Amino acid sequence: LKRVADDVRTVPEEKAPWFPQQIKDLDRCNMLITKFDPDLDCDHPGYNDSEYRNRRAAISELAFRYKQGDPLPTVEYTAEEISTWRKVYQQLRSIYPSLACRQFLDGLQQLEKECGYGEDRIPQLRDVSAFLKEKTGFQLRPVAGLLSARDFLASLAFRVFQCTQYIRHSSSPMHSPEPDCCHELLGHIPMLADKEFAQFSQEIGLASLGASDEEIEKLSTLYWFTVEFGLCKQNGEVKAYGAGLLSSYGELLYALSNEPEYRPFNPEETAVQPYQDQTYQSVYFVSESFEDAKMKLRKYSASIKRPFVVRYDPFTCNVEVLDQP
Ligand code: NLE
Ligand code: FE2
Repeated sequence: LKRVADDVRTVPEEKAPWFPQQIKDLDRCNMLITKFDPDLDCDHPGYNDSEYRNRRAAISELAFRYKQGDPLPTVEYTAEEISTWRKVYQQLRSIYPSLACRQFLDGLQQLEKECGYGEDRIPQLRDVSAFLKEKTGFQLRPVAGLLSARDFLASLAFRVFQCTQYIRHSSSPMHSPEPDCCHELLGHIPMLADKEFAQFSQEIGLASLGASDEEIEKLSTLYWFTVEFGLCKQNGEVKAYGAGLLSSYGELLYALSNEPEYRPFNPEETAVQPYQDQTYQSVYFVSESFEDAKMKLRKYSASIKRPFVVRYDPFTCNVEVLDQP
């Protein structure tokens, strides 16, 4: 015979994984995924270029040393790095007007006017962070490479966007499988200058806090097919809003040609769609509008079950954890 107390003890405790509750806790959200590391991945275009690898290591060091609240490190880019940036900027800039969504074009125009964006210099995270802070309250934090989905999403809950600061290898300016400063500065930053997009990004972050591994996997797949590779209809035409497309000349053209498969965006289906991150996507999800993608993703995020609710306090920048009513 078992006593009631034993039964009670065998009930599995509902325990959520640790998550940051103060912006300072982001110093602990630094789990890197090393699969694209130029020191380890023999397919990386910089694998046989020791100068490139040393440069990457030096810039990574700035991110490893960074603590929340420190001034953002600045990098003095070399002539070769600036020339890579120039190629990327010129090529992409010429096709944005016809292929990028309106919100992106608005953001980029403001960055060109107010934040020194242009082909002649690589913008510094410090300046861009100050710009965003005024527009939408987002701020940047340097990161050494690809972060785990859990840590990356958690930072969004605090309106912190983790940015790499190195640049892609000069031999492949038109596409990179890993994030680099072209991807962050051209793909993500213009969208983060949009108030609604910023709000929506923070909501994904809040939904991820303390979520199960399975939910994180789904949420990061949704993030992949929307924030990174999303397409939307605008005035009857398909446009790009995903950062992975807007930072890759090669893939932006490909995604908006008639080669790839298009499917309507629907979070339940999209969340379980397998994907790869080595080369161009074979399927893209198209939303009826940019607003529609936002609303659907927001609804999905809100449906994630957790034994508690989280609330962001904008005065203290803390996340409050409350018992589920
Ligand atoms: N494919 C993108 C680019 O070339 O900029 C980077 C994607 C990072 C997820
Ligand atoms: Fe990205």
